[in-house]
Amino acid sequence: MSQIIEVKVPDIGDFDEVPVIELFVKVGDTIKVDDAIVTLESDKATMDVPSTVAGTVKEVLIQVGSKVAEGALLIKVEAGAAAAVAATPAPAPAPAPAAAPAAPAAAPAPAAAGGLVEVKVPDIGDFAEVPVIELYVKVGDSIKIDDAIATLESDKATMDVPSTVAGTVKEVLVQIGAKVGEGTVLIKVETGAGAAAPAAAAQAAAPAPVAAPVAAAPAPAPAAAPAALAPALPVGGKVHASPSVRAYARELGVDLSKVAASGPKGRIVKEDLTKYVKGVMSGATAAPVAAAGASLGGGLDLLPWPKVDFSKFGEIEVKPLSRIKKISGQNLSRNWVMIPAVTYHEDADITDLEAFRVLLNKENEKGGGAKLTMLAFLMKACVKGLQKFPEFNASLDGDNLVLKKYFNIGFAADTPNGLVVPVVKNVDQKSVFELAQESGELAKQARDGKLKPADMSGACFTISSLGGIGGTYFAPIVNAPEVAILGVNKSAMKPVWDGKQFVPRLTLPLSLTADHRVIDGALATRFNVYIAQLLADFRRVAL
Ligand code: CAO
Repeated sequence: MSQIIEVKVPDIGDFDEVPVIELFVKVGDTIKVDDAIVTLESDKATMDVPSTVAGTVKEVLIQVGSKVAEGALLIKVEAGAAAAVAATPAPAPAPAPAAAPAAPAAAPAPAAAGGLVEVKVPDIGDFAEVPVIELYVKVGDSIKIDDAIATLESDKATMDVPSTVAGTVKEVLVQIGAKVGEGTVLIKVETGAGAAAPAAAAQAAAPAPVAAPVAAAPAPAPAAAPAALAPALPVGGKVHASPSVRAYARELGVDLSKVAASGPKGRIVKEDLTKYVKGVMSGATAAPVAAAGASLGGGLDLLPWPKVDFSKFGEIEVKPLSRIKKISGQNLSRNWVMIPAVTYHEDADITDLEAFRVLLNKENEKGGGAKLTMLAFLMKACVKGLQKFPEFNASLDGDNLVLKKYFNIGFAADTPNGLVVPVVKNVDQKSVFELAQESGELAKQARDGKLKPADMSGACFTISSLGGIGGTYFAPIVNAPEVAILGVNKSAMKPVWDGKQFVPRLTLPLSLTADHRVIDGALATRFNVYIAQLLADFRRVAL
């Protein structure tokens, strides 16, 4: 006959509220005696709680983030006839008497004169020969009380041994792989004048690591109901890492399940974490983000970039990206991902403006002046728009909006090497002729690769004009830290209803993308409508 058996948290020492940091089972799983059910983590140790029964998991009563104590009910298991035998409380080693402050086995033993203090392995429970799997100090290091010296690993727990003194490491008496037990001297530390009397503080501050909880205690009622806290880590594959590595990962916001382990038995060591973070920073590794739904972090859970051997499918040629493309690509990616941008479209009737521009250019031809471009008119109109709607002439700085009182306009210029954005300064103080001339010169310098950094900095707002090429509408990417960008495509004759009839009007498609954190849709549309009004009757710019 099968029976339902409860598996509870055994004696874990003097810890009342220990969080569950990993959960290895789910309803329906078949488990064996000694299979890890959860990992608990105290300040100084991570502990696997093994199952005391074999059978099928029927209920899981905790989740990642739950805080538990001795006696807390973890799972209910349906034990088969054969397996039920194993469900009796395991006879195995006595529950580890967590040394905690009450048993300060790690108390510093002044072993040598002149302030040289030995730091020993404290009471780690019934474990005689525990290997050192990580060592954090070397001769010459300055250490503080509670700094981790080494990580020890038993069958079921990893434990950091904290220093009980502050000072300079003079001798390291163990190495990785050494087997140690209670009382083994790990290091000798020369304590300074200020750190020479560590004992009292150290005894209080250095609870010995909790040894592995072994067999579940005979079943009293659950001591602690599982608290439903937000999951902190995804449920799933087991991650092997010492408490200090886990703490370091938490500090960096790294999900350890994504880190490749190089330590013994698949253990993640500090170097693995460092390597992973370096990989992410350099772009070689996908960002450290948790799976959607498994984390409240709201990460993107990006997959690594697909690696495809294209030559398998046909002939290829590999051409490195230009420097400009690489730099602009990084900026565009950041802006695309980080700005909640919305694009708003509007049509401007530029029939009269275009006629005016053509007329002026004809007059100009005779005098040999600069060609008036639509871009120059657009710049002037945009400055008027920025003056009327100051939020467009702004940048976000944390929770502040920086409103600019100057009016510099950038314009996207297509060059053989990629996209650059030269900036015309103080557009409000320049005539349309001056703007046409200056933007023309800057565009030429851009194509010749002669722009200086100053020519490309200080923009308040950008215009991206594809009008000379074509297109109807598009969605330009905001050029951070600006908050909006105006895209322009090719003007075309369109039938427009004037109230009585359709009339042909030259229509310019406008595409305004705005950062929604600063500019709401209503404001964006007002801006667009205003620009269209100015272009429809350019006399308004003078008002
Ligand atoms: N509608 C119709 N025709 C237009 C137009 C518009 N909106 N804008 C310009 N034109 C026409 C002009 O009338 C001119 O025609 P003519 O040669 O017959 O006189 C021709 O296009 C060239 O115009 P222009 O000399 O005024 O130059 P421009 O404003 O088109 O371009 C510049 C200047 C620097 C904006 C352009 O060279 C450029 O690089 N554009 C691309 C910008 C870009 O890549 N944006 C995308 C960024 S996001 O990837």
